[in-house]
Amino acid sequence: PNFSGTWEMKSSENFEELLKALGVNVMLRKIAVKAASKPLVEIEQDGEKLSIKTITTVRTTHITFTVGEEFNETTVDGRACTSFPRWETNSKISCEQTLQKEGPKTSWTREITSDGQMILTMRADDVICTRLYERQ
Ligand code: R12
Repeated sequence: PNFSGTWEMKSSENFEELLKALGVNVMLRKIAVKAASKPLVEIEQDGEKLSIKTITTVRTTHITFTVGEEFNETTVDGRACTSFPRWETNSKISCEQTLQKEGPKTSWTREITSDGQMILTMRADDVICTRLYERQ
């Protein structure tokens, strides 16, 4: 499967709990939860190469990487980390993150389901946030 497309979020679980586990204070959490309830995600995939742009009113991120190669990004709360994306299955990318400073253990996965939806998970220690996306 191919991740390319413009994606809209349909549901989200545990996003605020994830931010809490990352140590984000309540004021920023409320702002982030609201903004992150209506994201737009633009993905371009060419084989092993992906470009993922995640747009919200308060924060827009753009990562580009090749599956199997380390790259630098930031965690969802903006901490610098080194990431290592790999294929967990032929439709799921699993990405371990190593924070450049001390902090919780973080990672994300992105998967295309058999019915063409995308599931994003983000983890901080034992908290997992799950977000379901559909193509626009
Ligand atoms: C912080 C500052 C900001 C945010 C946080 C801490 C906001 C982060 C947002 C993240 C959205 C993520 C999405 C992920 C996805 C949309 C809004 C948490 C701005 O210190 O679904 O791919 C300054």
